[in-house]
Formats: sequence, structure tokens, C-alpha cells
Amino acid sequence: MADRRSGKRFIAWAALAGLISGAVFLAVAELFALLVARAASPVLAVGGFVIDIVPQPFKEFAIATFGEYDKIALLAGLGLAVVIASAIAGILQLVRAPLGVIALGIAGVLSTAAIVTRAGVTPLAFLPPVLGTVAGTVILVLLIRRLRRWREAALAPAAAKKPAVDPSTPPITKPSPTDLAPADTKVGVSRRGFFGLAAIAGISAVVVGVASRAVSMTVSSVESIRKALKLPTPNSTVTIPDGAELDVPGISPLFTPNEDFYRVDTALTVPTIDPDTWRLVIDGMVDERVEMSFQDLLDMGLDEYVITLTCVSNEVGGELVGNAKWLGVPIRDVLAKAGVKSGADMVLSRSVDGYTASTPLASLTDDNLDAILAVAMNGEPLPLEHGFPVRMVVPGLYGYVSATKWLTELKVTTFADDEAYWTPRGYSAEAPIKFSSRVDTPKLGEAVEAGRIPIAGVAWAQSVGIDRVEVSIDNGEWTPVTLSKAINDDTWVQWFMEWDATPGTHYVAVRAINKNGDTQIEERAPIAPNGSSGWQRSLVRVN
Ligand SMILES: Nc1nc2c(c(=O)[nH]1)N[C@H]1C(S)=C(S)[C@@H](COP(=O)(O)O)O[C@H]1N2
Ligand SMILES: [Mo]
Repeated sequence: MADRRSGKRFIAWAALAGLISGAVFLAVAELFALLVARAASPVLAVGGFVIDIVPQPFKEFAIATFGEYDKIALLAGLGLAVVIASAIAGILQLVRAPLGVIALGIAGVLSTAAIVTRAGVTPLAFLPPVLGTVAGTVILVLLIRRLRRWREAALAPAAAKKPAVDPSTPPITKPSPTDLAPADTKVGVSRRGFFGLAAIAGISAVVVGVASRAVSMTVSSVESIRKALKLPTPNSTVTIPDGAELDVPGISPLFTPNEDFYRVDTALTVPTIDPDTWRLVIDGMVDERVEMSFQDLLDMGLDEYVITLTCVSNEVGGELVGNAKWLGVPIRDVLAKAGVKSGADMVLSRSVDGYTASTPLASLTDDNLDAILAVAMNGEPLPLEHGFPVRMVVPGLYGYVSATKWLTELKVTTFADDEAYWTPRGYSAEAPIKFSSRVDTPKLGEAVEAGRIPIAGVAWAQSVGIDRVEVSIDNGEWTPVTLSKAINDDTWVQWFMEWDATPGTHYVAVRAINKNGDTQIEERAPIAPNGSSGWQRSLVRVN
């Protein structure tokens, strides 16, 4: 009788193990949904799937019954289903292993299917439900294994619990606890084994799951604020001259679309800032500390700028460079509000996530250099990944020393007193862009057909300007190529030449000459400490 009662007790603990595994499944899925694919939350995807398949009369019934709470009712119903299903999975795993694991696997397959068939998902959307299933299964197997060990110890024959004591031989020494009740101890140890893991897994699942979902919801609410944001019309726009964009297949477009724009930062998750609560502080060596709201910044009046951004990590021929139209305000006007004290030579800009950049003060106060606080990129508010709501853009300096995203503070200071994020990590405190040129087509490693084909690419020398680009084929003469009409000296230019490609393997080398008459450095340099250099030489196979 006692055995049957305690047997039932283990069924209840198996249900708890199932619940915890279900929670781990969802928590891991939510975490990876946040990290790699926002739309891939299993609960939301299954909920969306239910909404899509439920017949119209039932939807009307739900709306009539729950009113505006219909979605909450749906989520509550789904939650209840998850609770019941995972409890059953736990029980199945105890009484008929591996049925519990199979049940969890089916739930994993169904939620993966619900996610990947949704509109607008990314290629990695399968990862959250799959990793969630794996984590949930591992926890289920481990918990039920421990539960079994505990049950075996608890249901062992009663005789084992009370060892027979021979009265004729009184114990000489005090018996140790294990001698006294070996089975009881085993029961205790195995019970603690079960509850220990159950508690750790359960608590971490709740913490990770709730935190990930909360962050995902903040991100989507800031994303909708951004979408609804109407920026004032700029006072001036940049005229794009005729001939600024070449019509050559395979060349980089003159403006890099936001979704293709390279992204480089130290942020594990993209900071989400509501422009209404955003503040910029200008402090340090200033006459008066100034604090500005987003509206204060917009009220200064926006102008349009076209500036090409480059990362210090861009290898020769690399992709970490992009050109955009920005709307913004000159940083010199913002600094003037606070009044810069003499003796300062640097501005340490800080991001909400603690990242800092050191920019020479002179680059920010120069009347002839368009160093700006940008709020828009290619016709829309800055994308969250590119610094929403406000970032810096400074022509001629690598991004890490000038292009702080999610900007929150400008501290006027000196290079002697302050250090930026990358300075103690092997990069120079000051880093002007080394002007460079790149071949876009023919693509590296791609064979081309013999005949007349274009060789084309881009070249940049921000703040100075490109004078000409030259190409040498098979180590022959350097020949000037055709340039697009430059928008200004802060943007890249496109270049191209016609080439009569003959079958075989050919070397194509490119170099730029800037408007100061300097030729692009031939000597190769690594990206650290202040940017790569060298001429791009590519091997082209012609069939
Ligand atoms: N807050 C913050 N801003 C940052 C960085 C960063 O890590 N954190 N990286 C910088 C670097 S190294 C570069 S090259 C540019 C890249 O800007 P993008 O991601 O918009 O292309 O941002 C700069 N601004
Ligand atoms: Mo960078």
C-alpha cells in the first residue's frame, strides 16, 4: 500500500520535471530569438499560427467573449496547453521512456514549422525552436533519470532501511550515520539530486525566459516608435551631380542601402533607446554643462550630408566601407552651446552601452569639415543597429575614433587625460582613414568569359578627395580609368575601365591618387593599430 502511494508521488514529481523542461525549452528559444531571429519566438509563432487557422466564426466568438482581451485569452489558453502537455511529457518519460522525449520532439517540430512558415522570417529562424528543443530534452532526460534513482532508493525493500542489529554483540563504537540507515541516506542524496537540478533549471528558465521576452518587447516597441517618427524637412539637401553613378553591372551602388550597410560594434544586443527619454550631455572642459533632448537637437535644424564611413578593420579590398546620405547637425554648433575651454584637444564620445571614442577636437570644430550628429540615414531615421536615435559621423576618420552610435555624452577633454575603448586594446588613439581603392568586378575567384568586360570598383579619400584611379594589368603600365563625378570629397567615387580579356590567368592591380597628389601606399599593413594599407591585386581567370 505504502509503495503505491509513494509511487503516485513520483508521478507528480515527473509532471514537475516535465514542466521545468517545457520552461527550459521556451526560455532557450526566447533567448536565441532575441539574439539571432526576433520573429522566432515559439509561443508567438504558434499563437500567430492558431489565429491564422482558426475559422472565422470561432474568431468572432472569441472577440465577442473576450473583447479586446482576445489575444490575451489566446496566449493564456496556449500557456495552459503548454503546461498540460509538458506535465504529460514528464510523466510519459518516467513511466514509458522515451515517450516524453518523443513528445517534446514533436512539440519542437511543430513550433519550428509554425515559425519557419511565417512571413518575413530570417534564414536563422529555425535556430531558437531547435536549440530550445535540445535544451528541454536534455533537462527532461537528466531530471527523470534522477527521479528514477530517488524512486529506486525510496521503494527499496523496507528491510534494507533498518539493518538487523545483533543484540548479542553491542556496538563498540558509535555507528556512523551511513551504517545506521544506508537506504535513508541514499534516498536523501538522490532526492536532493533531483530537487537541486530541478531548482537550478527552473529558476534559470524563468529568469532567462522572462528577461529575453521583456527585452524583445522593448526592442519591438522602440522599433515601432522609430517607424512612426517624422523628422523635420532638412534646410538643405545635397545635389547629386549628373554622372555621379556609373551604370556598370557588379559595381557597388553609389549609396549603400541600409540593410546592406556594414555593421561593426561591441554591442551584444542592440541598444534600444526611446527618443523621448534620450538625452545628450556635453560636459568636461566646457564653460557650462549642457543637456539636450532629441527635440532640442531637431530644433537646431537639420541639413543633409553625404559621407562615406570606413572601419579600421577593413582589409584591402574589404567590405567594411559604405556610403550614405545623413541628416544631422554640425557637432561644432552643439559644442558651441557648452563653450569649449582652452587646453582641450579631444572629445570623448560615449554610447549608452559604455563604448567610447576619442576624436581630435580640431576635427569637430573645423568650419570646413562636416562632422555631424546624425539622426537619419538614407532617408529614414537611423536603423537601431546604426545608432538610433543619434550617432556621430566625421569625414576622414575611421569609425572607431569618430562614429559613436547610440550617443549619450560628449566629454571635452584631452588625449593626456582620457582614453577611448579601443586605445588600450591595440589601436591608435587617433586614426585618419588611409585612402584606398577596391575592385568590385570581376569578383575575386569568379571566372569570366573572354571578350570586352568592365573592371570596376570604388575609391575613397574622405576629406581630401580622389584625383584619379589607376589600374595595372599583368604588372603592365598604370593606366588611369574613368571616374564617376564625385558628390564631394567626403564620399567615395566609382571607377571603371573596359578590358579586352584574353583567355588565361591575369593580375589586376588598382591604386588611387588623392587630390593632394599622394599615391595610395603600396606597402601592406595589417588593420592594427591604425588601418590596413596596400594595393589590391586580384587574380582573374578568363575562359
Ligand atoms: N556605440 C558604439 N558605436 C560605435 C562602435 C561601437 O562598437 N559601439 N563601433 C564603431 C566602429 S568600429 C565603426 S567602424 C562604426 C560602424 O558603424 P556602422 O555599424 O553604422 O557601420 O561605428 C562605430 N561606432
Ligand atoms: Mo570600425
